[in-house]
Amino acid sequence: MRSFIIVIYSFVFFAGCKEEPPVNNAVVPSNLSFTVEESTTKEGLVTVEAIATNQNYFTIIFNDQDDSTIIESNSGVETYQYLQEGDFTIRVRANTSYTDYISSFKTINIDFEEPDLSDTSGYKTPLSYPGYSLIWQDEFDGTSLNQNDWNFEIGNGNGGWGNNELQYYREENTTVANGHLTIEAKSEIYNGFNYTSSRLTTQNKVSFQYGRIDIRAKLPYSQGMWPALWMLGDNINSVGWPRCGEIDIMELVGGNGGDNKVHGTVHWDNNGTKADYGASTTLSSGIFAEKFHVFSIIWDSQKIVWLMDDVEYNSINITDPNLSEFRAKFFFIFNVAVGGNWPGSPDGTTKFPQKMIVDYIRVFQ
Ligand SMILES: [Ca+2]
Repeated sequence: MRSFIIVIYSFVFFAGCKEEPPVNNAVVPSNLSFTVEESTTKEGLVTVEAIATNQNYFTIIFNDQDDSTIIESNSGVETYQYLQEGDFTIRVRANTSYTDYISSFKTINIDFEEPDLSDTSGYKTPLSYPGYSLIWQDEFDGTSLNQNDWNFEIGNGNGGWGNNELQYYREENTTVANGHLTIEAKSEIYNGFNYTSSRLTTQNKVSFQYGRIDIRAKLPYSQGMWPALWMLGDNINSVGWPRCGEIDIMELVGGNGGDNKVHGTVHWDNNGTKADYGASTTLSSGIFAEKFHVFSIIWDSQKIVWLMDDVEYNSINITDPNLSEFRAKFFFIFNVAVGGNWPGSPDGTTKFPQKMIVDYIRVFQ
């Protein structure tokens, strides 16, 4: 569970204007106090809540690097988003007029806390299930990606893979070691792009119709990260997307409170229109970067059921003739996108590099 550290130093001033005392005898407010609270879901988002006696309004000044944001506030409650770590001064004035006020400030420390990424514990699933046979697996036990089963997709696709994604996919961002496949999203300039990552598929090499699929993984986090473990229909090159069907076993949209939530979705063609059906599930504590979790689908000719750590959170009946896409063979895609239409771009709160670490993928039928 991430927590925030705020160190607060507090000073109170009683002031009119020190150098030039006000010539009128206006009553200056008194009893100014304020709190600064940092959001537990959005790093760097702070809320100031000020109270005073006899004020007409508050002036709240957020110092940030070389800039200040000055907000006049009747309620005394205002928010501000810090995008960098550091010590920052927040100054609050309780005003009766522009020149008559008392002032107080606090210095806060903004620290974007990193989850413990070294933890390899977490949920595990078995190597066998009653009534099923294990028909394909990759435990990532070697020292390189098995390219008999997997392909690298290179570049930024067409229009950022149709989503205005910001990364350039390279082989270099994938490693296999210590029983894990790791896809690393980096902030680095390459071929005119600001980020690099990897995208792997089993297209034309490994595909399945139906079965139970288990993928054990630890996920990246923070604003702009968009990791996905998903599938496309084998016939994509002949019928196109979304006619081929898309099964998203797991997607996560990083930052903004999304680091503890995964989505399971299908996309298909409904008489010429793209159709979607999905749901999400949220961890009761912590984020998906901290421990391994298992993302599964159980798929047969009747339905697709999505599970996270063996708990069902979404299902769709695929017997409707309009859902025939999902009664055919699909291949796998693992990728970590950076930016794009769904997550939005990385910002100053984003930590690079980011990793999606996959322990295994297993297919049972
Ligand atoms: Ca493994």
